Amino acid sequence: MRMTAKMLIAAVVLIAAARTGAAAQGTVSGTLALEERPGAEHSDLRIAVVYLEPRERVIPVYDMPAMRSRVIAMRGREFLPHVTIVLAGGSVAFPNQDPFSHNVFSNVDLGPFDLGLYRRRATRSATFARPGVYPIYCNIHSMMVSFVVAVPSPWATQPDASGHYTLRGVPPGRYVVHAWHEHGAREVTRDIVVPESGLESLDLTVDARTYVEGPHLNKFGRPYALIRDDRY
Ligand SMILES: [Cu+2]
Repeated sequence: MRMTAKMLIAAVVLIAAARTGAAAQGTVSGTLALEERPGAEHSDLRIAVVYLEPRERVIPVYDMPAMRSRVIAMRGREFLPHVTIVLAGGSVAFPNQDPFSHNVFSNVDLGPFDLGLYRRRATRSATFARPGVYPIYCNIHSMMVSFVVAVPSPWATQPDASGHYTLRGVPPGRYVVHAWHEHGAREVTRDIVVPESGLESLDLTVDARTYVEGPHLNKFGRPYALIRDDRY
């Protein structure tokens, strides 16, 4: 007998439900800190991302739809929000809410894309197939910057202003914890084992000492032309 898609989904849900009942779901928490140059202006910790990459097959199917489809608005020559978490394989819609055209592109090796130029009220979407960080820009307005962090599991979050973060419903097992902040020289990763009781005080430090604010390149890999910012 061939398994239909509906049957397959039902089976996966049943397996997930059985696992939920069988295993305790722990909470993983701690504090993310940013190591910055002495005297540097403190960065916003709330735009950091902490997520778990399972080393075993423990991904549940519940609580995922919301993470598969996100929205980043273009409003007032800004991408809102500045940082967005999406489940790898999911998509992000970019509605243009300004009375002029915007472009959306990323040149990241992970999965470059260019949604072209489009007008007010139009929406185009991009899919983020591979886990990782995608810097997103507009080819017209160089100040428009956003980051999509595509994650391989639903255990992903952003810290509060003091850096504290909490990941709930984590099944026991082996994981790699990832901590990312746009000012960090690199993503921080650490192998961890989550016991049934969960894990507390998993403190992570991202090195931002070499961060220098500077311009990025346009979609052609060249500096942005000097144009009046209100031209469009
Ligand atoms: Cu723009």
